[in-house]
Amino acid sequence: MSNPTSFQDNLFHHARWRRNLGAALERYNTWRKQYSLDDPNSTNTLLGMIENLSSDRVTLAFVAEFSRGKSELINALFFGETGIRLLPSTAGRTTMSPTELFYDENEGSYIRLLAIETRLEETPLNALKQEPQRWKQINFDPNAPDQMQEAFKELVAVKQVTKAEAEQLGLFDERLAAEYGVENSTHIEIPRWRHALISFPHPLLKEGLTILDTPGLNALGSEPELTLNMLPNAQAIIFVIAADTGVTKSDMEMWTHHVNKATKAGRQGLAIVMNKIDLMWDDMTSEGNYQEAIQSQVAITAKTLGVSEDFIFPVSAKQALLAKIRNEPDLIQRSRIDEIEKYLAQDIIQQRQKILMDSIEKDIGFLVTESFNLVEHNYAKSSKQLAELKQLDFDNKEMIANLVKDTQQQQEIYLDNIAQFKQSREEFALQFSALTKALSPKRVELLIKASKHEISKSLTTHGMKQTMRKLFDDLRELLQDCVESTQATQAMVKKIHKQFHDDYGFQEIEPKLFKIDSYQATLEQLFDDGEDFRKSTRITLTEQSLVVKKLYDTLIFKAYDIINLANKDAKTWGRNVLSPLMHQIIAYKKQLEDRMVVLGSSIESKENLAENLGRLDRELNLIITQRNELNAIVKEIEGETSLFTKNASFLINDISRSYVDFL
Ligand SMILES: Nc1nc2c(ncn2[C@@H]2O[C@H](COP(=O)(O)OP(=O)(O)OP(=O)(O)O)[C@@H](O)[C@H]2O)c(=O)[nH]1
Ligand SMILES: [Mg+2]
Repeated sequence: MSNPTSFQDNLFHHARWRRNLGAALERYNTWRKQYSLDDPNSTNTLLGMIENLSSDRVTLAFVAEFSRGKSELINALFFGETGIRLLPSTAGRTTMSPTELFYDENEGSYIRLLAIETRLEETPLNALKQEPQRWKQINFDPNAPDQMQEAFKELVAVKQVTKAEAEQLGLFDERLAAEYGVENSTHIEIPRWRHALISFPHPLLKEGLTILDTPGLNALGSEPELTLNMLPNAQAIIFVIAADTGVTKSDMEMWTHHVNKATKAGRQGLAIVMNKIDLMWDDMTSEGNYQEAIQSQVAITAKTLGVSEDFIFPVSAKQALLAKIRNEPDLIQRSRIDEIEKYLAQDIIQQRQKILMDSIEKDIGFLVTESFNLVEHNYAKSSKQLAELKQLDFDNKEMIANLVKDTQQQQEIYLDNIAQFKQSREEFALQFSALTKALSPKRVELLIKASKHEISKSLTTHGMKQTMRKLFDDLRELLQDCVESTQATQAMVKKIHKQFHDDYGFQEIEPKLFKIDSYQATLEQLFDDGEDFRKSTRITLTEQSLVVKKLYDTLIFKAYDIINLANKDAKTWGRNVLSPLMHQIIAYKKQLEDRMVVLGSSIESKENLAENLGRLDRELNLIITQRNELNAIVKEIEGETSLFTKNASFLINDISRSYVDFL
């Protein structure tokens, strides 16, 4: 049995970190509710974030030409303790379908297999994953490795079909066939399954690890959904080459088209595993020579791929698996498996945490700032008013009567302004609905429908490309249309804020702005990725081939998702943007009412006056408690970082002190 690896330890640590963070966000949500500082939309945003944290997964995708040892490496890295070679790994082409390993706590242990013929359908793979009845399911006992190994044999299942059938499925190409020496056979061997999902209760999978094993032979080129959806969503790509061959021509093609592009943009982590170093053990006379040979192979590989040597990990997956099964620490060390384990544990998991923290800052940061501002503002105003009230000479009836009159007038002005605010809010709602209409799914659907029709009529790849370009231009224009209404909506929000700042000394809140350009950039990136795929795939793309069709379907679905997300984000923004101001208005209204109550009670009796002042004192104390609780919760959310408080001048170290000072 293998020792717990540092990857394992770090993944457990990461899971605990996620749970604690989620719990801190829960406490923040409760705090907002408890002090009536919540609103339905912010609550939704918070609950969504809590849900994301609890369901977050770290996905590692293994990508390489066939027979480089991807499956063996997965076995060695994660499943050594099962005591067997779990994923099939044999000479030549082995893994036939992309395989996802994870743990599904609702359904237990199973392998689900999707028939290859579903490639002919338009339904995206992601949608099919939601329909278990469409998959062949084999259940197994996770405590019976032999049974699991037997079930996993399905991953290498193939079937014989005619050339025409293979072609129809987009799995046959004359040029490729010639390259692999099968052009003369009447029947072609194709994978039986299009995709495999494996759920079993391994501790790492239970803690949120997902592993994606891909088949080497042109799977990326024939399944656009895998290339354009699943790979970009992985936390890191692990690219495998073999030490004895170095970077071959086909390794290089795969690297250029599928790995380098994605990881270069910094969107994903990367590790390059130089596998099979054991093949160099025999050839070398001494240990020193052998280490030198590996080092020089690493240097050449780094140069060929244009990356730093730090990303390259020489490993023997086969020996590592063997060593783990037999529990041989010396061999584990010689296999150098721990270097890659350490890298995945530290860099990749840390990077994941950073991504999660960034999204918390983006989505929750403004809520936290708003909460701090509100409490701070409320405290400043309430304590000032209470200090003033305490210093009044309540025996001076005439002055008190004048103050009552003043306050009544302020209340009237306030009510007028509220009426105006309501009107502005209605205008805002109108502007805002123009914005969301511009982004409406209906408009997008119409554009997409027209474009699909055009694509189906196009007789040349060039024609299809033009149609696709037009669709993306139309979608971009649709987003551009929104820029104007976004600007108008924002100007209105700023005007409303300014008015309350000028008239009542409300704290100037810089409203959070909604920006459309990032969606435009994502859309453009998608188009480029699609074009790259089209140019790179090794299957000749005849005008109406299945792969082209699938490529366009994938692009269209993704584009639709981008616009939908823009629509959803705009809605969330519009519904939330005025709430900090509303909360301030409510607080201001209460201050005027407090003042009236105190002044009124001073006319009635000294006892009433004392009681009301006492109540305001207690309420002020409550604001202090509220503030201290918020501070504590935010510190929990921040953890080691100072995400929210780094630029926060509003953090008072000892709020109760300043309160005591003026009493
Ligand atoms: N000598 C040696 N052989 C290895 C090592 N790792 C894997 N192999 C062998 O290489 C062959 C291919 O390994 P796989 O794990 O099936 O490779 P793969 O990249 O998953 O290949 P596909 O599934 O076809 O894409 C098998 O015969 C393995 O035993 C290693 O570290 N050293
Ligand atoms: Mg494999």
